Amino acid sequence: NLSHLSRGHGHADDMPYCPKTSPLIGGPIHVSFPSGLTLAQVERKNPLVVSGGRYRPPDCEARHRTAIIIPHRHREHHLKFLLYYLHPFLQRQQLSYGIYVIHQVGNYTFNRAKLMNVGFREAMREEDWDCLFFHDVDLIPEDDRNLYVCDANPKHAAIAMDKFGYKLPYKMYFGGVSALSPLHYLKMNGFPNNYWGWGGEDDDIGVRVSLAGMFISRPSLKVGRYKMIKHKLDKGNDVNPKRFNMLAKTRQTWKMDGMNTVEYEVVSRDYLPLYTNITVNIGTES
Ligand code: BGN
Repeated sequence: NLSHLSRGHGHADDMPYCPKTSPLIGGPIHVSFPSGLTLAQVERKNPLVVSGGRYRPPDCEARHRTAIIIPHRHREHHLKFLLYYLHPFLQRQQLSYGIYVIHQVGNYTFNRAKLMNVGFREAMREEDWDCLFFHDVDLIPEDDRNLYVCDANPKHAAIAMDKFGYKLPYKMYFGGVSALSPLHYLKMNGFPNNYWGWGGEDDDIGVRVSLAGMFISRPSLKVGRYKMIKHKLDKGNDVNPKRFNMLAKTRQTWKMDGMNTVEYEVVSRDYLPLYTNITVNIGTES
């Protein structure tokens, strides 16, 4: 009888599945930004998180495996608060999860959507995730019932942000936080690679969802609430003046630009205590 032997992370083979609804989730979360918070404190509060920012529930087999993909550059302060809230939030949902920070190297204009494509490929290379959350670094979920699992259709999770008065700014909005299964992602050829600078890429992604024959699913306004960490305009992320023209052509371009054409070079991959950091050279606008 080998049942005493355990596989990775000290898990027994015959663990029961976690309950369909986690008994650990509550309701609204009070979000504030404690001054003086350090990453070391966040680590101490999350003793079960292992190298690379991975976690599995200790006494049941998770029903869902979710990767969080966070595009990032020069926002260490935001990242710290996000990790402070996100780790316990995901653990209360009894998910098996991993957090990936995709860091654009250099000072060339930021490209959020291309970093998401990198995150998708690099995360799927490591593990058979069944859901990917594409997550802005400055958005903190404010309700435990906002489940970080995928729906039958691509899900737009950040539907009620404080900066938009806790409602959708416009019907087709798809920005902030969205959740897609690997099949959803590949069906729409991932995200566009050529939106450099601020704006429009999220609208393009929303259009791709429908061009690929899918719908946008959303949680309720009560649950899909997020607080944005206030910040000044970033250096190296100017408003993209080409976004209107590009958006008008998504129907012609989506199959020719996306996961099937993404090119980049991983500069380093670090398994840090609270997240996997992937520093990547995504080149410049052609
Ligand atoms: C929209 C931007 C989005 C942004 C939201 C919310 C564009 C494309 C031209 C219509 N879209 O206007 O990218 O997330 O505002 O700030 O700029």
